[in-house]
Amino acid sequence: MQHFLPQEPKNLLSGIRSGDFRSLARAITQVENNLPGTGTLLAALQNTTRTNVVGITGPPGAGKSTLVNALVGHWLAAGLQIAVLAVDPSSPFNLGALLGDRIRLAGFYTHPRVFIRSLASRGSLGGLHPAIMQITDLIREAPFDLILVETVGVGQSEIEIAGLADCTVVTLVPEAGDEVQAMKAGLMEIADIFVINKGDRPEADAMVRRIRTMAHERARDGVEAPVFKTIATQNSGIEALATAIKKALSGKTGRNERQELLRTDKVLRLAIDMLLQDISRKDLTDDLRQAEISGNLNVYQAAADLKEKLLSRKSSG
Ligand SMILES: Nc1nc2c(ncn2[C@@H]2O[C@H](COP(=O)(O)OP(=O)(O)O)[C@@H](O)[C@H]2O)c(=O)[nH]1
Ligand SMILES: [Mg+2]
Repeated sequence: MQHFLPQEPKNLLSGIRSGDFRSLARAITQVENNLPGTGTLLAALQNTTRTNVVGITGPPGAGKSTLVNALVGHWLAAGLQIAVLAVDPSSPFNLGALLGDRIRLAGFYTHPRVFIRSLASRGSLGGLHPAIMQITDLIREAPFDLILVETVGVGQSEIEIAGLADCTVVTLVPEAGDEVQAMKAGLMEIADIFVINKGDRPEADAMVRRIRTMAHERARDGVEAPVFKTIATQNSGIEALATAIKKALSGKTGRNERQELLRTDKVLRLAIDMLLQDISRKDLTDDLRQAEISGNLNVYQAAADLKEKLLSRKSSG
């Protein structure tokens, strides 16, 4: 009896591959908390399917969850099997929003073709959970037709979501004028599709025109991101958006250069994480403080010492 031990990766993975949501949920919990066996589990992924990932990003309150809800409804009606990964900032002030997401998506909670999972962002600055890539790869192992990832578009997370998603939908609201200026650099770069949600507001059409102009100015290789107006709460504009997402996905044949570079980064970062896995930040902080007090702190020397320590640990262990 091994009720309390992590399941054999082989069993868990065959469960995931056969579409068993409980196996997938359990595996995600394991990876989310980096429980023992996580490395073995991830190393056993086959990643044979290249299930498309659609990123839905944008400022808090733009209507991303409502939009996801509407899109899921649309694709369910078309017979697809969908996974939704919602990443919410872990701030206690956002607990309401988190609960809101759960309740809003609650209609689908028991639907046999929808898998929904919320992740806390763990306060990582960019707003993404540190293991989001790994968790997405886990979901890719399951037989879904599409994976939707909802993230709050702040700071670094924009770049991360663009690396993760095959199609990035940037969601804005009509009155986000100043915000757009501020986020222009980040959000404009990564958008494959823009959505002006809350199209029931009077300024919506003006905003659509503004973003169209911006998208036109920033066109990449003559391709400019289309701009759609939606009213997510009324299911309005959803079909056109879903069609555009499908088109954007079909236009991406194989990996592009950006995705290859991001994959290289991913392997480097994972290797570094593995190497540093059991280095205590706290101990290092204490050591550095101690060195500072005794007047011989040199961060370059400290880094060189740490490297030596890691190397010797490797060869002796
Ligand atoms: N008027 C209007 N309100 C909307 C629309 N879409 C979403 N909302 C509301 O905006 C609020 C935030 O939506 P939510 O989906 O949680 O935003 P998120 O933080 O981006 O996920 C909720 O109260 C929604 O009901 C829309 O098209 N029109
Ligand atoms: Mg949300």
